[in-house]
Parts: sequence; C-alpha cells; structure tokens
Amino acid sequence: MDAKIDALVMRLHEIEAVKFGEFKLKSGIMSPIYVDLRVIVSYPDVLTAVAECMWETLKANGATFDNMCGVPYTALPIATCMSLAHDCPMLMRRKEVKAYGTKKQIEGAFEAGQTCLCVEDLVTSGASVMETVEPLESVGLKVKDVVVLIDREQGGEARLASHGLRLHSVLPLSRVLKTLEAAGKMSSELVQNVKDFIAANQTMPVAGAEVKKPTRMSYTARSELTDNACAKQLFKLMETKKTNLCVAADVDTAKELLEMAEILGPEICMLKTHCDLYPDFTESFGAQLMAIAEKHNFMIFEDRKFADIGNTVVGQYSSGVHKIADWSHITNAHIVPGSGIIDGLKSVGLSKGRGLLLLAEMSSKGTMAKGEYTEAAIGMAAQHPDFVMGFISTNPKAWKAEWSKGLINMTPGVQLQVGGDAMGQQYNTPHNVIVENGSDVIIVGRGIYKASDPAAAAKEYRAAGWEAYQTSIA
Ligand code: 5BU
Repeated sequence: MDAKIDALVMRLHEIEAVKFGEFKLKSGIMSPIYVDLRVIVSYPDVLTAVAECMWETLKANGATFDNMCGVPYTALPIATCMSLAHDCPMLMRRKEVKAYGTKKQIEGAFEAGQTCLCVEDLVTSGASVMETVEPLESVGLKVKDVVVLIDREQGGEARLASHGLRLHSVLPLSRVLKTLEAAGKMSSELVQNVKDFIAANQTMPVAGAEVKKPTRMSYTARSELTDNACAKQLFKLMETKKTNLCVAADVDTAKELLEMAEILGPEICMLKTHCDLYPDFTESFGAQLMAIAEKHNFMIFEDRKFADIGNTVVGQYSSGVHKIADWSHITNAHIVPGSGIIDGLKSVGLSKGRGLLLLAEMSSKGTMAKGEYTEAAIGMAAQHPDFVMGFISTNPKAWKAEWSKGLINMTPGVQLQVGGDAMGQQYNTPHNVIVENGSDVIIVGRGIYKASDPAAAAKEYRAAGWEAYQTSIA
C-alpha cells in the first residue's frame, strides 16, 4: 500500500493536481501550495488509483457502511468508481435545490436508518463535508465515516470529530510533502514554507494548544447594555438568526448589489454597501434594498467612512445623490476631524434610529489607526452612547482602554485563510477574528462575492463565524 500511495503522489504531482510555488487563490490570498483534484477525471489511471486507495484505507480502518454519497462535484466520479468496483450502492446530493423547490435533495434508493459513507476529494475545514452530511442525516441516513484523498491538516479532522464523524484520509498533506521531498521534487525550504502556511491557517484550535478561558458575553446579554437602537436590534438579530456574517458586496452595479442581497440575505446579519460604486444608482435604490433587508431580516451598513467637519457631513449624510441616512441603518466615520464629526452625523441620524461605527482600527497594512488614535476613538464613543454603536476594529481584545460591552466590534479583512491582496489588504480567519481578537462581526467581501457559488461560500463563512462565537461564549 505504501508504494502504491507514493506512486499516486508522484502522478498527482505530474498531472499538476498538486502544485507548489506562489499561487494567488481566487480569494486573493497568496498560497505556496495549490491542490486541484478536478483534473483527475482526465487521467483514468489516476482516478482508478485514487478510488482504490480510498477504498483500501476504509477497509484497513474497519469502516462499514450500506451506501455512499460524494460531495459535489469533484468527489462524484471518485464515489462512482468505488461504487462500481465494489458493488456498493451510491446516492447523490443535489447542490442546487431551491428552498421552495419540490425536488429532493438526496437522489437514489435508500432506507432511513442505513449508514452512508461520505466521500470527498479534499478536506480543509470540513465545512463542505458538513454541507453533504447534514442533508443525508435529514433524510434519516446515519453518517459515521468520511473518506478523503487529501487532508490539508488545517482542522478538518477535529471539526468532523466534533460532529461525531471519523475522517479517513489516504494522504495527510504532510505525507504528500514527505514523498515529494524524498523524490527531489521539493526543497526542504519549500517544505518548511508550506508547513508554516498550514500552521498559520488552522480553522480549529490545534490539539494540545493552550485553551483560553471563554470571556465573551452573549450577544443577547449585550443587547441590554447598549443605548443605541441599531446595536440593540443587531445583537438580537444575530442571536436569533444565528449569524455574525456581514457581506461586503462590492459589486459593480446597483442591479448586481440588489441581486446579491436577495441571494445572500438568508445567511447574513448585515449587508455592507459602497453606494458610490454604482453607476446605475437611482432614488429608488434605498427603498428596494430596505425591502429586501426586511424580507430576509438583515441590517444595511453603508461603509461611507465620513471624514469631514461636522457641518459638511450633515449634508453628505442626509442629502446629495445618495441620501444615505434615509436607507442605511448603520454608517461609519473616521475620527480624524475630532468629535465634531459625530455631532454632525448624530444631528441627522439619531432621530431616525441610526447607528454610527467609529474607525478605531483598519485592516490594511501600514494603517495609522493604532495606539493613541484607537484610544481616542474609544474615548469619543463613550461620549455618545446613544448614537455611536461600536467600532470597526481588528484586535479589540488587545486594547488598553476599556470599552463598554454594549459597543459592537466589526472586522473587515476576513477570509478562510490568512494572507493579503496586492494593495495592502490583510486577511485573518473567522476563528482568529472572533475568538483570538475578540470581535463580534466578520465582514467578508471577495471571499464571498468572487466565489463561484457565493451562496455556498456565504454558508461556509456563516458556519465558521458562528462556530467561533459559540466556542468563545462564556
Ligand atoms: P474584501 O474583499 O473582503 O477585502 O473586502 C473588504 C471590505 O471591507 C471592502 O468593502 C473594504 O472597503 C472594507 N474595509 C476594509 O477592507 N478594511 C477596513 O479597515 C475598512 C473597510 Br474600515
């Protein structure tokens, strides 16, 4: 089996299903490793070997099951091969089932109570495996085992174990590295580089790492501590809807923004806009977006970043082309002009029940919003508890000055892996943002709206953000 697995690793490298170098992931993050197993369907010898190694691993580990179901799409041909070669019935999960549709989510013949094996090509966090396990369980099937070809060793096994699932992997990523290094395909420096990347991109706390005592109050408890109407509504909404995900839908047109709002509305607590991006902005935009927000129960945050003197921002907030105060529950401001900017915005927004976030920190490299500047933002928020609802921040847990627990923290620069883009954006994971850095809301842009399936990506971020909140709650 060992020689067979080594040979498979060499073939995967040859057909470029596993590549090393500097890869810009779709998300914008730079990664030293790229694994794309979609290509294996074009190499029948590889597909056969993959299916055989997965089957042998299952049998060696003593897994038993009545039927199997692949996670769409890459694992479907793998499951098909195993099914045919070993006469084991297969089921299929439909990926695109509308909530209001009549189509079944699980296709095939089965009986409730049977045990179904879940088949996946690659596991990172385990979130996409769960998207197949949950519908299988909802039709009465039992899922005990999950088999994958490659485990990126980023926390997927721990997450699946927390759902009572046993992960069987043919190739933990470290095994891939070992084989390729021994064959002279990777330098020891490159191996270390990939290991460092994997260590920095864990999606679950690493076993054996010091477990921090939970310190967080629940969102519901904190809704009692704020004087601001928007913060109260948002805290309650997050708890009842079970989401702390805000999507930054920086699409090109108002039309696309409204479409995104419809699609992603069920997953989010808040939608962040940049209304000055849309060439097709019209007077009716606000009313249309508010109707969608009401329908799906999320709040609207126009990320306007006001930065002028009080007198000027009054007009910028209330009138002009965009009339932001009429449709956006929440907006934000720099504190660089001094607290007069809050007075100006409050004179417009308070009577409308709006909320203001102060930019205490920013996610971008080299930001000047740190140290004394951040402390000044905390001080100004304390002067306006009725209107200032919280902060844009990146590491509120490390702040020296105390801030009221009724103030909410929201963090942009979030993707499932740490990294950055070419223009200074810096990304952190939902787990780090919520658990390690003590924020409340994850703000995700390109990680979701640039994904091939934004709705599925939003589900994944929602699950990661919520899981992080729950693990940190007192
Ligand atoms: P991204 O695609 O996930 O990088 O989008 C991040 C969004 O958050 C984008 O709309 C930015 O304008 C916004 N943002 C940010 O990235 N960093 C900040 O400090 C602030 C806002 Br404030």
